[in-house]
Amino acid sequence: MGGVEAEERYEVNHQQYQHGLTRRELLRWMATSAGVVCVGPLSGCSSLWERQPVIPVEAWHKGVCRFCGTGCGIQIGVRGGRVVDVKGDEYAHNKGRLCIKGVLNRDILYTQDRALHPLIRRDGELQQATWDEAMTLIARRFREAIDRFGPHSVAFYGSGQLFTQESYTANKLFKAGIGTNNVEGNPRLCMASAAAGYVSVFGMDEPLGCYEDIDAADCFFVTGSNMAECHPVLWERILDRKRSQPGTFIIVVDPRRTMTARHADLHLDILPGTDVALFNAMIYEFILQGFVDTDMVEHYLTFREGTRTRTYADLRRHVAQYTPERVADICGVSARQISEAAFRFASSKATMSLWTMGLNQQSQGTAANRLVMALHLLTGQIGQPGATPFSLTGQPNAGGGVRDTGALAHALPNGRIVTSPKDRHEMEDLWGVPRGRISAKPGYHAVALFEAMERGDVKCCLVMCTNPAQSLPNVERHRRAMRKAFLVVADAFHPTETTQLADVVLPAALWTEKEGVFSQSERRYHLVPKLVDPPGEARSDLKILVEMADRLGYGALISARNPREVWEEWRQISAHSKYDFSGITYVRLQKERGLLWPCPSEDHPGTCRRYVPGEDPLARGKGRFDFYGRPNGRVVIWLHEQEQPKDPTTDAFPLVLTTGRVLEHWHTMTITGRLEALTGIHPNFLEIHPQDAALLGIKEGEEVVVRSRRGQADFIARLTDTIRPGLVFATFHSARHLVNRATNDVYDPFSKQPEYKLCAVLIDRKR
Ligand SMILES: Nc1nc2c(c(=O)[nH]1)N[C@H]1C(S)=C(S)[C@@H](COP(=O)(O)OP(=O)(O)OC[C@H]3O[C@@H](n4cnc5c(=O)[nH]c(N)nc54)[C@H](O)[C@@H]3O)O[C@H]1N2
Ligand SMILES: Nc1nc2c(c(=O)[nH]1)N[C@H]1C(S)=C(S)[C@@H](COP(=O)(O)OP(=O)(O)OC[C@H]3O[C@@H](n4cnc5c(=O)[nH]c(N)nc54)[C@H](O)[C@@H]3O)O[C@H]1N2
Ligand code: SF4
Ligand SMILES: [Mo]
Repeated sequence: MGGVEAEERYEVNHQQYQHGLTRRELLRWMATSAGVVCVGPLSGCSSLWERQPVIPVEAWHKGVCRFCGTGCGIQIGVRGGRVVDVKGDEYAHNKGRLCIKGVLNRDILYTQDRALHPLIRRDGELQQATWDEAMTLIARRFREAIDRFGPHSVAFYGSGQLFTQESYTANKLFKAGIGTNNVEGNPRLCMASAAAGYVSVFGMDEPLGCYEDIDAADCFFVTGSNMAECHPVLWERILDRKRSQPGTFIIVVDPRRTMTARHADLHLDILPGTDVALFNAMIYEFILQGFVDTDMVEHYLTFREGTRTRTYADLRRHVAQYTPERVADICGVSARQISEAAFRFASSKATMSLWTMGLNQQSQGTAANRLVMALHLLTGQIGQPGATPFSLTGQPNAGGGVRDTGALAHALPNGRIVTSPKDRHEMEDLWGVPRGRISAKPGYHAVALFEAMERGDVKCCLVMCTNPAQSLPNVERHRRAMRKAFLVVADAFHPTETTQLADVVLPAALWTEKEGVFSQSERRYHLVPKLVDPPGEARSDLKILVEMADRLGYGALISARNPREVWEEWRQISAHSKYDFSGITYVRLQKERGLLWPCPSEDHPGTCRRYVPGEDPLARGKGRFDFYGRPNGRVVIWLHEQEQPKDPTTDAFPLVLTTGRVLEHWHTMTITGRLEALTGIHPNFLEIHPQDAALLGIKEGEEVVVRSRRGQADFIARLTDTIRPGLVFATFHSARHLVNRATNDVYDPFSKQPEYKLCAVLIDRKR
């Protein structure tokens, strides 16, 4: 049975379960009873949980939510070898709150379709096999490819949902063992533009501020982020701030009137992909209204355009053409709204920007990131409580697990890059491998990796904890590539869209069936303990990687073999960098509710605000800042032009499609799609403005087909004026209503992150 059929089966079950409730009815039902553990836009939805019979708990253990990059602390109740209850951890940053996904953490372990045994494809069918058979086959195929076609013929495609120990080990095995930089993963689809933004502006990755900044900010600039659905507990903290300080001003920039935008004091519903113009116009207004911080310009900033050095005077000339009046036409909002956004941003005591995929998933994603950082740097809205640019990390461990460990094709640990001989040599020495072992050639970034599989250049790929056959853009093309390669997929569930294409499926242990470290948006490293045994023959991803290393002959290199050993190795490596968290010992992780790096010694409490002398242990001097990631201590303001859309609308494709998420479901729904509690919530809809629907003769609830230059998918029309005319929206949650058949795999030239947030489409009634 395939993923799509599985979805159909659940839908049937679900109808019975939810007594036919619509989503709105379900939300209302959940909202009617008060509760404290569960918040979000559906405040009080804990009733859903509390109404279920809860088995008495033997022991509570502290842990972290499995889902988003908010990284809520939770208490996990265990009895008789099973997780029987969860509740928000009152002593963690979320103060006991959880959103609906957090509340459902218990249930994810005990749904149908857990992958229980290794499977090997024989005569075209996936058949049960032993671990020994599966690992023997994998080792043979990888070894043959490496010996015949060289190390670059194999690859690892991982995930921001793996534990740090797992991503670190995979990275070390492939880069320092096998000798290829073909180590990629879904963070490329997610946080690459933010990482490229931070590195090119500050010289180092990861946000500067922390969640406490929310409690001190007077203005929130939420752009390209639907926090109310995607980071609900953090969003609730913003609403707390607004409740306690009613003057707090919330600006939301989003082409849709999302649950987040409904709370905004100012909502700019810009046309997708026009953020660069908007930010340039805000800079224009800062200059005009006299909000530029001259001390910043004199002492801490430098200016650049492409490879050329620029000056502040050049910036003024550059933005002169981005008048609010002109940009109003580009963005489809009013000039007054733009001026007000700039005024509120710059004049508030402390402004905090928060952003996610609305900026990152654009072909100008890096430019948009650089500019939102520039808004803060030019106005001096930085480094004070509440004043900071702050990208929200999507997955529970895209930051610590993948960005910090350098488990991407161009990267090495702690900000090093494979093209730098110095960086390679440092890592070769730290890893104890001969000079020259780490390849100087960057590996394939995500889209290029699947293209290389299509060409036959990459012969074998280990996919771990991600479902690319659903989540990649222009996905049919990349599915063909996956069919061609020898594909090994480690997943906790089967079937998924990707396990169905696999030659070998490895059953993986899930959250709390294995131990490891996650890191959330504010650079907090925290531990998820192993509390129960995995079902069937499932194993942790770390164990799979260690065994693969042994079988390929790299057992001596991968000498750290359990979560604690790997962590101890990794934290000590960090001491040789400016991403120093060597003070976060395993014992501290076990005791404390996470720690924020930098944390260079065992008695250091962790750092809230980076680059600020007196707060950041690595910052020196007495100035306002020490931007120690940059050689001259000056950070970079980048000059960027707004570009034309890469997939323009025409008469044949007159509408723009944008894609995203809903509160209750997680990504490709391999987990949340199997939860009984969510069976009434089908993300099968296409949001379309009533005006467009009328022109096309489409009615509410009718089946429609979305066609792009690449492919098509079916949806159910949902008419709503929360979306702009000319724009339609679908989620990528459903394998059956697979929007990624239509999305575009064009990517940002710097970050290589694909442009999921806009492509041209035609909508038809389904005939
Ligand atoms: N419930 C839930 N929460 C999640 C996840 C999930 O699957 N489900 N996934 C997690 C992950 S990995 C991630 S990356 C985050 C994503 O979190 P978000 O980025 O908040 O979520 P999205 O829905 O992908 O996109 C956010 C918004 O961007 C807007 N947008 C589209 N185009 C543009 C544009 O050109 N400019 C601007 N300014 N906005 C635009 C969309 O209308 C959408 O409302 O969520 C995390 N949290
Ligand atoms: N159209 C469109 N597409 C998008 C996006 C978008 O906004 N629009 N967003 C992109 C973004 S930001 C992201 S992050 C990606 C997410 O895309 P994916 O990573 O492909 O989505 P997930 O459903 O999170 O896949 C995780 C897989 O790991 C499995 N799993 C869970 N826990 C474990 C474990 O511990 N070990 C192992 N081995 N397996 C496990 C799950 O069953 C699931 O199959 O999607 C991208 N795709
Ligand atoms: S906000 Fe994110 S981390 Fe917190 S409970 Fe919800 S899904 Fe989990
Ligand atoms: Mo993501």
